[in-house]
Amino acid sequence: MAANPKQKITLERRVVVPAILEDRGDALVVTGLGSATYDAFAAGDHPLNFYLWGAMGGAAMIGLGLALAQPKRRVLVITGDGEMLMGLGSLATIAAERPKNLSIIVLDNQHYGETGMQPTHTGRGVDLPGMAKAAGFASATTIYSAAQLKTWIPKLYRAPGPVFATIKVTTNPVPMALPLRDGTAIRHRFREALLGGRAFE
Ligand SMILES: Cc1ncc(C[n+]2csc(CCOP(=O)(O)OP(=O)(O)O)c2C)c(N)n1
Repeated sequence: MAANPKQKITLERRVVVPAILEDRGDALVVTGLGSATYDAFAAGDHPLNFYLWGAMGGAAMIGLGLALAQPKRRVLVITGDGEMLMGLGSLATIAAERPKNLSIIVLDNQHYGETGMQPTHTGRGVDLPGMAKAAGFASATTIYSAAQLKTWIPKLYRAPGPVFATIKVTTNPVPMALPLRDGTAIRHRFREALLGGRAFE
C-alpha cells in the first residue's frame, strides 16, 4: 500500500513495537535514536537489542553491516522517520547489496519527536517505502491499520529481504523508558549475546 496523506493515523507506537518484537526469536534488533530506542526497551530489554543513542541517519547502515556479517540471522532495524530521512542514501546501498535477511521498519509519526515535534517531510507526502521500492527493495509498504500490521509482522521476519515497512503512528505522548546508555556496554552485551565466547577474541 502506498502512503496516503489523507488517511487517519490511529496506531500507537507502544502497541506496535511490542507486537513486532513479541515473537522475535533470535533476531537482531537495531534501534534508531530517540523514541524507537525507548519503544524497544519499553517492550522488554533484550541483549540482542543494539540501542542507538546517536549516529542519526546510521541505523539502516548498521543493520546492513550486521545482516551481511550474520546472514543466518534476521536483522530488524526499527527507527524513526526523521532518522531515516537523514540516512536516505542507505536505501540505495542496501538495495545494491540485497541482503535477504534485513528488514527496515520506520515508526513514522511525521515529526522529529525527540527535539520538540518539528514536522518532517513524511507528513507532506514524502513516501519512504516508495523510495525504497524504487531503489530495489524486495518489498515495501505503508501500514496504517492493526490488520495490515498483523499481515506484515511475519513478512518482517521471513519474507526475502530487503524489506521496508513504514508504520504510521500517532504523536500521542508515551511514558519515558530509557535503556542502558553506555555505548561500550551496549556493544559488549550485544556481541556476547550474539557470539558467546568468541565475542572478545
Ligand atoms: C546529526 C544529528 N542531527 C540532529 C540530531 C538531533 N536529534 C536527535 S533525535 C532527533 C529527531 C529524531 O526524529 P525521528 O527519527 O523522527 O524520531 P522521533 O523522535 O520522532 O521518534 C534529532 C533531530 C542528532 N542527534 N544528530
